[in-house]
Amino acid sequence: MKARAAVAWEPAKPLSIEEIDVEGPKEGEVLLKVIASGVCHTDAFTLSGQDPEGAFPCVLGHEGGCEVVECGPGVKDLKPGDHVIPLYIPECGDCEYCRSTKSNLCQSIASTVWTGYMPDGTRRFSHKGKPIFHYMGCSTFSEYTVVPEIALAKINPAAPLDKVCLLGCGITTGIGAVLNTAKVEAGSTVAVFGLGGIGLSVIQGAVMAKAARIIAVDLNPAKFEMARQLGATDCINPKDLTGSVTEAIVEMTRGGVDYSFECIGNVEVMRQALECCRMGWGVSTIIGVAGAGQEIRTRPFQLVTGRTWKGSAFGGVKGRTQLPGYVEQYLAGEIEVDRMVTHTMPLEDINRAFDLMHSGESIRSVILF
Ligand code: NAD
Ligand code: AHE
Ligand code: ZN
Ligand code: ZN
Repeated sequence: MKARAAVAWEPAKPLSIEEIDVEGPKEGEVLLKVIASGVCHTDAFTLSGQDPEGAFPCVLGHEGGCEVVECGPGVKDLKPGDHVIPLYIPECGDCEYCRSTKSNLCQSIASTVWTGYMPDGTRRFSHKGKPIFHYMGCSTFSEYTVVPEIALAKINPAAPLDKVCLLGCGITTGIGAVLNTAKVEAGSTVAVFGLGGIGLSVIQGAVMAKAARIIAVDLNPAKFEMARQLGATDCINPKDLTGSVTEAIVEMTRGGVDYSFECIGNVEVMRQALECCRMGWGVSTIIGVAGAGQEIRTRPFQLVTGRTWKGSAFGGVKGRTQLPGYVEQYLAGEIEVDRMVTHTMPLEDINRAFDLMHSGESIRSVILF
């Protein structure tokens, strides 16, 4: 079939709206109509050319709210009309990661998901006969996309897809990093570096965990109002400080925070986030994604004296079993999504969503198909 899609032909160039060809679903695959898609900083990261796994040309997008159109042979639990959220980390239920409660990193199709192919090693997208890569197994910047059933969370059809699409990455990642990865306890002090869709969702998670103090850090003071509304108790702009942000947080908390989260993708800030943690038990969780060749550094003494460095992918959430519950929590008013959608636009204006992200004007833009 034909579909309108935003194609990334090459790194660091605007997306181009094209009519592409989408092949029907094969064994275990599902054809989806994308109703809405959020734009995450990771899409911009890959488009920038800094992602060592970025393959071009591709159809980006991984925060989708979708409807099932057609099921390929062997699809067991989905039917046309079902509402689903695509998962960049699938849940096969069978691999050693799915069988473990310690990780959500299902490896059943990882080698193809992260290289731009479907699990059988082929692609479903093309333009004038030229094949186009998939992205993170989702490619939601297309009217129609094809995703394996094991990478689809079936959700309550009462949930508005133009909002809960954000649970496909940003919001779930932030909340999950607090609750599943760091496991923040009631009464804790927390520092959040970067107040985009991820950092603001970390704040939500910290409130859910009943943290006593939530220190929000961003270079853009326009982000502080929403941070406070969501539960930040203190906001710091490093530009306003004479000393380092690490020193400021250590001083404010008389020794450092119990938990910190890096939600930017900046390796220097990752170091600050670790070093503002309290000695003895402070835990710093990296969520931000850094470019090819970037490495984190600290003095080993920071770890010797009891700080822990962790990382979190999709908030440690097992998508098929746990994401439908996040949607229910949204419907019950327990998770804030609506206020994160600061802009909506048609696919034709998708490059504006990237501009708004880079200028710091948006939290999340949602593309409406
Ligand atoms: P965003 O662009 O919406 O927000 C980033 C924020 O960081 C902005 O508010 C910006 O002003 C702030 N910032 C930039 N440099 C800063 C600095 N030096 N000090 C303080 N603040 C600074 O991005 P987002 O969509 O929230 O994503 C954040 C990061 O998380 C990205 O690296 C993204 O790729 C990554 N991410 C990771 C996962 C995961 O599963 N690990 C999931 C989603 C996104
Ligand atoms: N391709 C990048 C890594 C990107 C990355 O870490 N992705 C996160 C999700 S970001 C969503 O916005 C993730 O879940 N990764 C799990 C995995 O197995 O890659 C690089 O640096 O190579
Ligand atoms: Zn994302
Ligand atoms: Zn698995």
